Amino acid sequence: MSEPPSASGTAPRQSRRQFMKGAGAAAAALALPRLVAANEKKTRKPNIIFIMADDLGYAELGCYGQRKICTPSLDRLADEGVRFTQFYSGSTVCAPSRCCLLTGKHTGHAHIRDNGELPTEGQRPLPPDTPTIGRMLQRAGYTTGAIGKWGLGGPGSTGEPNRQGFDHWFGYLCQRQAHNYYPTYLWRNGQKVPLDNPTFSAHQRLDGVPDAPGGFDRFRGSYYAPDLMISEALKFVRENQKRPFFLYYATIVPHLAIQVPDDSLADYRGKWPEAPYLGDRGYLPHPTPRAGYAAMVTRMDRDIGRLLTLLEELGLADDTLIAFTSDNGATFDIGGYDPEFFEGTGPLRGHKTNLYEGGIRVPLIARWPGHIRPGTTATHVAALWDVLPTLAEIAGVKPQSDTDGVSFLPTLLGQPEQEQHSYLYWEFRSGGGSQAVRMGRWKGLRRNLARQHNAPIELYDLEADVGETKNLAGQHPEIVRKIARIMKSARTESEHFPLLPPSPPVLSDLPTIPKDNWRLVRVDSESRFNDKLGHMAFDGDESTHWHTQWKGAQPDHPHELVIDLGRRYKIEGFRYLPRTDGGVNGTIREFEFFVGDDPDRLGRPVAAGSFVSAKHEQEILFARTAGRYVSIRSLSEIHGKPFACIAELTLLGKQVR
Ligand SMILES: [Ca+2]
Ligand SMILES: [Ca+2]
Repeated sequence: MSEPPSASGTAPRQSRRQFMKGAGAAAAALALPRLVAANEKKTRKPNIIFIMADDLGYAELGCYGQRKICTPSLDRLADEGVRFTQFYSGSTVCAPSRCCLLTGKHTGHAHIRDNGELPTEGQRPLPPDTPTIGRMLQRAGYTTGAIGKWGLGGPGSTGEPNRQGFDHWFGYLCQRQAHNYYPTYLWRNGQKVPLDNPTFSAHQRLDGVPDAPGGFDRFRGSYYAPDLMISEALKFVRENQKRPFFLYYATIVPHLAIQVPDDSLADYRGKWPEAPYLGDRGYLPHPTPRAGYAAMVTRMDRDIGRLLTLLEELGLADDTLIAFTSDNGATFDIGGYDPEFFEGTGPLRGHKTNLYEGGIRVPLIARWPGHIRPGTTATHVAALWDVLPTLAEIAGVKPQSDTDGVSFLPTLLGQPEQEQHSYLYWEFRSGGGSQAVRMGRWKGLRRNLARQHNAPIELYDLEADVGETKNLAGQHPEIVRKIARIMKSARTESEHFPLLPPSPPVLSDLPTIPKDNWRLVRVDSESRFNDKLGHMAFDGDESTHWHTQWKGAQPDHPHELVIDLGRRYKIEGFRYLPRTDGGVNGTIREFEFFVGDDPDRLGRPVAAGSFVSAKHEQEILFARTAGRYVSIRSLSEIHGKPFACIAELTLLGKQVR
């Protein structure tokens, strides 16, 4: 995919602020005198519709080179507007990207820097009174609506959309629930909207014969969430047509699971050779996953087409800036998605969950008749946190607080006076911890920070090597040093999402209890098919671990492991070592610990608390208690999943004499 040059992308940095000092309309008039003349009479601020897809890759739209999936409405939007070729998401996963959009801050400053799963419904919430795009546009006189997937706070939390600057809200508050397109309820403005869909988990395998009647049909229902969302969006536009409105439309498409109604599937059924997906790599089974995935994207495109048609019907098309992007790059080979078949990241390396270009470079299309010149391409380097200052400028307000963004309004208007970022910055603590910097043509990236706090920086020249294939770090030490300084200075530490795991704590020097005579009394669940059995939680081998069952049925917390120590001990603490392999699933968060003489009646816990996600031992001390039996009970997992695991449990204490 070549990157056509454009005036905006190559413009030198200059005093744009000075240039913009006059009225915004006057500045626009300089660029597009004929087109703007018709609008000068109008004092009304433009409506803004910001559409964000979920996990849609850089090359998954026809106008970005996709050959298999049809997206006529978005291709038309690009024909009638501008298409950015160097636009970046806020993060490589859902929640932080959304936080960057709404607050105008990158992940070195954002409050939410990773998917912070809470054990109940929802993710870690935005704090009260966060200066969001919604609040800002309310102040500018807009009616604001958010429809789709939220991910920045569950029901009753400070993060709820109605508490964060949105007059109207409809959709999934919780990202995990959005894994199922047939939910049993959604939320509208704090009210639960029940939906008569069957209840089923969004992660399961197909039991039995794939083509048995009812096999795949179990994973559908009567109410398809994206259909409800577009209806709600059309209604919102109709109801607010008389005033300036802002609609943040965060569709859940094409995030897995693959689920799509038959009328859309019919467009693709039988088009490509393919095998049924039976659910062995997460999410839900599908009989024709390639056709299913493509159909989901095309149905989303059809919905956006309906929105465009409505704008025309209401005579609002010329008064509305409509933009489309994605919250992160395409996903990888899970849930029936076929990355090699769709080539959803085009020439880019990487995918969702990492900071190579494929994880963060996404489409951005914007149409604003009379302001944005149709059929243009912009190579200006911008990111999701630039949207807030851009919309501030369009709405004629100042952002309420500092942002990391730079308005790209000049690029939209086709003006050459576009201020450039001196750099873009990302950090992501999951997957081993990584940081990335885009600086001019250069991209610096380092990975595995959890294992190596000073991990080496990889350096790529994106102008010559957009696929990040040649690490040039050795040839440009001065650029690498500069990027290393940015990786330090571009960020502040986050309380909830520390980039580096805490150093291993100093452990007490209390004596440890030998494990020679320990015996498993009972465990409520163990993963037999891959040998992660209960006794491995205390076999003295840090490389083996107990894990609860996760194939097929996945029993939920609490999980309990009861051990007979062979004789009585005075116990005053224990150490928990989660699994030491590459994974973290099953790392216990909230626990209770019991000591006693009757394995069936261990009474009240002697200790309770929570662990962090780490690969080292975590020590818990408590008042000395005598007993022959101990039990550890897992109440939740670090990512809110139903699993638990222990690589080694060590007890601190002495034999009772
Ligand atoms: Ca996403
Ligand atoms: Ca072990």
